[in-house]
Amino acid sequence: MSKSKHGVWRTAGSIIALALALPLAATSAIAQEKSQEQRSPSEKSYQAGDASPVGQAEMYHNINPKAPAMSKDEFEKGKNIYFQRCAGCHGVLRKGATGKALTTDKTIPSGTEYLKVFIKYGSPGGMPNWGTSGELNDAEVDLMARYIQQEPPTPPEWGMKEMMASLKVSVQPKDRPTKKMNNLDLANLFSVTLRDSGEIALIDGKSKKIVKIIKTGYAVHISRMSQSGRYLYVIGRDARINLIDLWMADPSNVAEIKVGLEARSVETSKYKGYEDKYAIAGTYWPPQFVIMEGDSLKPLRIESTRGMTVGTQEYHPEPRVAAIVGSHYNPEFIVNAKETGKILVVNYKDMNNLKITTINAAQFLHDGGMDSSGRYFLVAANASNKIAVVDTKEDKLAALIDVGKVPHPGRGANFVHPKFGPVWATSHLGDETISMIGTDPKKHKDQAWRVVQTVKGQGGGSLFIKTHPKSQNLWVDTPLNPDAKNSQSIAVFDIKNLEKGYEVLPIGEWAGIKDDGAKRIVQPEYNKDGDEVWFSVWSAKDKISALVVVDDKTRKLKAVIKDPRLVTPTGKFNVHNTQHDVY
Ligand code: DHE
Repeated sequence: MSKSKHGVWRTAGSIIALALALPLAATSAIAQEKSQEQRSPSEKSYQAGDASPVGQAEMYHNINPKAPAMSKDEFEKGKNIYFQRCAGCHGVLRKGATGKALTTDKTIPSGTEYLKVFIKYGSPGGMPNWGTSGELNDAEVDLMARYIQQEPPTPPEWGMKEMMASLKVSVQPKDRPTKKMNNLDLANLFSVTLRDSGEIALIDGKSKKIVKIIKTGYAVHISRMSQSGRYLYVIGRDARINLIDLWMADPSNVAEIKVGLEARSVETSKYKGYEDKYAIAGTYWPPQFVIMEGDSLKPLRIESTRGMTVGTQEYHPEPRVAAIVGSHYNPEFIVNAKETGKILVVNYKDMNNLKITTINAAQFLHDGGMDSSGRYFLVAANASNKIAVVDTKEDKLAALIDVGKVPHPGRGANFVHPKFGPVWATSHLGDETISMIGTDPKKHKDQAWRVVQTVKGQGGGSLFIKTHPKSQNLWVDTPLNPDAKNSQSIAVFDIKNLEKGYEVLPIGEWAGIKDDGAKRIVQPEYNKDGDEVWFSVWSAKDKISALVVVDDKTRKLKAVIKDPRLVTPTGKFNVHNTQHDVY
């Protein structure tokens, strides 16, 4: 399996074939791992993630006398490779996440030769074949086998002092406009992630023209809106948050902060009376979240997520913060701690006496969204193959539901099923199914919190599913499917006739790009009126990418947005839909 999303995807079959040729030591190790469910190559690569920005930090390193010898230079090289290739699955401190724990109590007894075989050939349990795939040469495999027997270096903490030192308020709240100063149709503006250039593009929904490109954090990830629709928050993987004021004559950055060394999520307070008041960001490292002033990003309160896991109740030193949503029912944020499997409901009414309700869900919480009423939050515990449902009115777990293999909903899709009433749907990274879950415990009690229907899409490797209250279409992407035919197209179902199967639209072809880029079709997003769907045609940094707009009613091509400035577009966030949780 390749680390790069744009590289060649190896088949599970090739890993199994290699395993058959392994020496004895490795095959017994593989036998131990066989009990783990096999993951698809695309899924493994996706979860391995990107080069972690944590690797750039100065770290504290403890020497273990039992570990094999390593020079300082070798250690530095091993550290870089580890943070580029391994940390996403095995964790910064190697305590294990979706990959196994690689702490020295395990690696030193295994020994260098054993570890080398594992690193070189991989395993059916999910370990990529780094050596035989050509990603690491024999010398690097040897280096990594010795590196993981050293004590893991610890990246620094990032507390109030570091956050305050990074805070830049370039336009003070008092110096900002008191009303909208531009002619933009803000409700139909899109913030588009330009992942590898560390920028976002603001694009006008009607004219499809780029209004502005704004510099943001490294490997920029998502955008979220303040409740009023004025402020746009953008977070990069380097944990840098940019606050953009859309009311300015020329919408620009007004504040910026670095809330840690690595992050994925940002959100704002949505509850009545607290509109635009607070922002919150969760970090992968250090494992914590921070509540900030909404208009200045001044950090107010930092809370750690370190603690015990659900189930076996073991201490985990780095539970990364995944999705965060702002409750509409209470002055609360719903914070998902990935490795502990705990959902923290953080009441921000009294910042000095912060009340946090801990809901036990399941491990590896990742992404999710609200049901159509805005009362229930549904989140994927991805490697547990479950969806957890939180009642944000009562602050209780409403259900834990088994779905397909590795659910990955984005924020999911809400629609009224012709037979079962209101449902929320997720697609999956690990299989081709789409699970629909009943979400109306009042009028459809028998269907509530059950998978009421499962249909099959184009294949595994799906990341996002989308519809709109005004639409009868359900769109399912498959950007990580190993077959280009699937990754370069989209499947669309008719909500009134889901059994009929799906139509495939060749979005990649419609983009009219002539080069050999990957052209992965990723993340459908609606315009404000719900009559257009936007798709990213995502290729590597040095290839041409585009956005393709489809007419929702006719399912015909409406526009192609191509511009040399559109470098690796991925997520798209329509202001109105993001502001009001419409999906
Ligand atoms: Fe994401 C949402 C984490 C890779 C595009 N991604 C999320 C969320 C998390 C997350 C926790 C939910 C945030 C929230 O709602 O508060 N993403 C991760 C990873 O850890 C992972 C697997 C690996 C990594 O190293 O980052 C990862 N993500 C990707 C990509 O490769 C994607 C496809 C392209 C890109 O731009 O990086 C990608 N992630 C997205 C998008 C969303 C997202 C577009 C928001 C979807 C939405 O509709 O709200």
